[in-house]
Amino acid sequence: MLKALIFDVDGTLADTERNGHRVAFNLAFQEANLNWDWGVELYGEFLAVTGGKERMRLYADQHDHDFATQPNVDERIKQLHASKTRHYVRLLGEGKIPLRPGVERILKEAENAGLTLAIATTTTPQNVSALIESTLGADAINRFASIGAGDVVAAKKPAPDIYLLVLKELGLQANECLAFEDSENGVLSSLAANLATIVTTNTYTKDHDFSGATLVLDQYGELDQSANVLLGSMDKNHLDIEGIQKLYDAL
Ligand code: XBP
Ligand code: MG
Repeated sequence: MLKALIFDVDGTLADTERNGHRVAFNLAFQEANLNWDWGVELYGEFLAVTGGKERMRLYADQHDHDFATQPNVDERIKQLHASKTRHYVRLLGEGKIPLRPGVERILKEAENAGLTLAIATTTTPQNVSALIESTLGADAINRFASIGAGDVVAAKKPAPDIYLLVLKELGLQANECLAFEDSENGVLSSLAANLATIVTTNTYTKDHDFSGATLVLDQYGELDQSANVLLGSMDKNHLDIEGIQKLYDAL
């Protein structure tokens, strides 16, 4: 029986990367007087690495030898990341990053159907709270029974660890849940945790390989805003809890 829906955050609940995380990284670089500048395209390439600290480390290794080889490089990256998180949380507080189409509705429909909601993400916990607060309201974070985020696991996505942690916290088996993702690394992670997965693509992930997913859409959509089905099938022009239940029953 379907008991819980587990959502990724970045790219799935909201399009946070291009105008959120990327901008916050660049502000942190400026603040630290680094001449690093992550343009839209370059950032897309570095999204292959999940986790902001890990992403900066790889960039430094490839583009800034002096930075990468300084003795206190770990500490510098930690400081840069703390600054990036401050900027990101502030940007979200300005309310400029909305939830993707259908997200708010699906969360509500799932709750009304008695399902548990949870989050499994690579991003820093403060980022999750800030996004949920700025889009769904001050106490909305409490609607999620388990929030697996950031450095609580040693191996970030594509490893299954964060999903396994959330399943453990929920006290549920993978076959009682569905995962919601937007990227190849995310799907590799959820599938490795044995979770059937529904994908919504975005501009950064539209060419990723989602061959193991149950359904791939370009958005959940709404009655007046049709979703395009990229893999699998769906009866309606948008995803709703009936459609989700039907997909689950057909597994
Ligand atoms: C999201 C990420 C995150 C954010 C940055 O991946 O890769 O690292 O880009 O967040 P997913 P932090 O959606 O697969 O979880 O800077 O807080 O790490
Ligand atoms: Mg994602």
